[in-house]
Amino acid sequence: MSASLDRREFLATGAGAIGVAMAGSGESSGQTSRRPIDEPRTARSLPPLRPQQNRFRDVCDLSGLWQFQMDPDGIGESGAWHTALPKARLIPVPCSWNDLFDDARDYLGTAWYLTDCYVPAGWNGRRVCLRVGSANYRARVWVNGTLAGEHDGGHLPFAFDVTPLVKWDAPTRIAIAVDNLQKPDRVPASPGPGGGFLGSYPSTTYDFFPYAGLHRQVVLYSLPAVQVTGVRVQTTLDGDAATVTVTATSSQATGRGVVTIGDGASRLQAPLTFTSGAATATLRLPSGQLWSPESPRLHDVTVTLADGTRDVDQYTVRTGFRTVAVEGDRLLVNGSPVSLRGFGRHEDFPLHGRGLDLAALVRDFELMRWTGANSFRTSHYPYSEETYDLADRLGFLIIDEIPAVSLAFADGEANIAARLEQCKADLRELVARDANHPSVIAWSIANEPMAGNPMAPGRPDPAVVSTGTQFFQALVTLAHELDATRPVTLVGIGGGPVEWLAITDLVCVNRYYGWYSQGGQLDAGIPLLGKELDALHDALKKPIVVTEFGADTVAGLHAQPPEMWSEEYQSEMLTKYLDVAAARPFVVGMHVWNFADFKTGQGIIRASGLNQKGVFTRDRRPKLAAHTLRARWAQAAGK
Ligand code: GCB
Repeated sequence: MSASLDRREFLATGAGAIGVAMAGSGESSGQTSRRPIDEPRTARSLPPLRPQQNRFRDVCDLSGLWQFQMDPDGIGESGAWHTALPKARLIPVPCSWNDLFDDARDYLGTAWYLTDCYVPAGWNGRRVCLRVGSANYRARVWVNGTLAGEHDGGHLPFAFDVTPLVKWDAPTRIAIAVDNLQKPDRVPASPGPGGGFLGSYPSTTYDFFPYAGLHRQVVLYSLPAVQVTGVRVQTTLDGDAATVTVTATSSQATGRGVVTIGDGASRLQAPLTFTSGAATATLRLPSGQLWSPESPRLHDVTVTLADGTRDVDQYTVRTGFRTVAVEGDRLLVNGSPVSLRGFGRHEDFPLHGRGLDLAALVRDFELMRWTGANSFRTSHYPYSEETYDLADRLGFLIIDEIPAVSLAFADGEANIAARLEQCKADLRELVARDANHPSVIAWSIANEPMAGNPMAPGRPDPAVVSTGTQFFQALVTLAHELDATRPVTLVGIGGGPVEWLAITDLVCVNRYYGWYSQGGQLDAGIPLLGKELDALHDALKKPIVVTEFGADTVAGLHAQPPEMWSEEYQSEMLTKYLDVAAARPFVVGMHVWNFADFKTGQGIIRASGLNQKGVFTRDRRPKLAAHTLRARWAQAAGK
């Protein structure tokens, strides 16, 4: 597809001057990291249900100031830093470490977190678990000096049963070693010998800052002896009528329970009979109860376990009932075609970095609504659980992505196999965490995987394409097994193999005609976009979402006629892309890159260490393009 060589053409213009992002054979280059905590990969179990408070369960949030110490020489474990840190500073949890301390900004390695807390006395006799919402990238967790467990992968929660490890008559000491070293068997992988994303520092295979730390809450929570261990809610439509199937799992093989939807007079209820630890109930929903972007109705689905005479546990999922499907050229929600208007985003804000910032999150939703957007992609990793809660409530549609950004296939079978295992683990954990969110309408298994060096002329090596096809087929198959109710997608780079797009249900592509190629010449670039989309549609016969398009824009820079980097150029480019899409009914979504400017490594194409393709600045002030989108999308949003 010659029309799609935008990124390659751009890279070719800088041949020799810039490195290329390739998952690498070697160690990270030019970074301040040293020895990671390097233990063998351990088997992981599925994440348990998100903790909640009710009459059987309790949660104790450990957010606050923790002790913190970086460990560039890898001496923490032999020095028993899990019992005491020799030279600790205080750090907030949740937060990235990078923007807080000058010597921590570019640090890629192990850092130790330590806190003391009393486990609530009333929990004595119950199961006590420790949950980490997100530790980027690898975490090892000690409780009162004993290793409780470890986890790989930066953006998904994990938990350990720590009942035997906690103290009841003294504070319990929790230590977490977080290691953000870049390695070839991690996802995303370390850069190869050629360097990282366009030569940026710190060197990464991707175009965003390698923020690290405990990015979401760490909590202790209590569970009753017999518990609900999983709840999955699925909806099917039969004309106007909806059927809701609730599958619950229990820690006990047999037993009884009940599932209720809603409360008061309109409450629906069905019995649950557990065999082999699982039970299913089917409930008919009265009309008018479905969730949709226009009418995001939420319901509480509560599973209660009983031991014959009394209730022993309860778990409530707040969810919405809707269907999603790809049919022919259309993306359907509740059987009606939807058109995605929105953004690729990042979890990124000054000082907090990638750390949970609920104020920024609420504001981002407010601003997305202001533009008339109805959707976004969690580029390029799973976001905080609160993001999905807000999306459910406000009627946003989400393409939910695992952290498989810039995968490559040139560094040997062992690394590729290790990355596939990590992607599978991420996918399992993502689906387990997010499957009950009505806002999630698709699983994305990768962003811009590469079939070779984008600077090399000619088509990618067929053997590499075939390795990638097998890799992604394995992920598509797994995603379908884990969740048969949502389409699976992969987000393709310009010039990437069509074979990889062909194995997905929904075609997603990132395109930058008029920026990385045909820069300054929108009239030359835009027709190529239309031509390529038509060719892709002819070849694949599937709906297409353009998941990225945009131009770096310096807020306050103006030019007439529009010039690259000016607000006018960005505004005109977005308008023209939206026009191309509007003329093609098979284009079912347009996601502008990016919602807001975001931090990157330092490099020659990222002035002030920012990707400036945001339609809002990093502190969320609108550029001209934000007003342009609002004018364009407000009508569709019914404003
Ligand atoms: C892309 C990547 C995204 C980059 C963007 C850009 O295709 O998916 O991570 O930030 O291009 O601005 O170059």
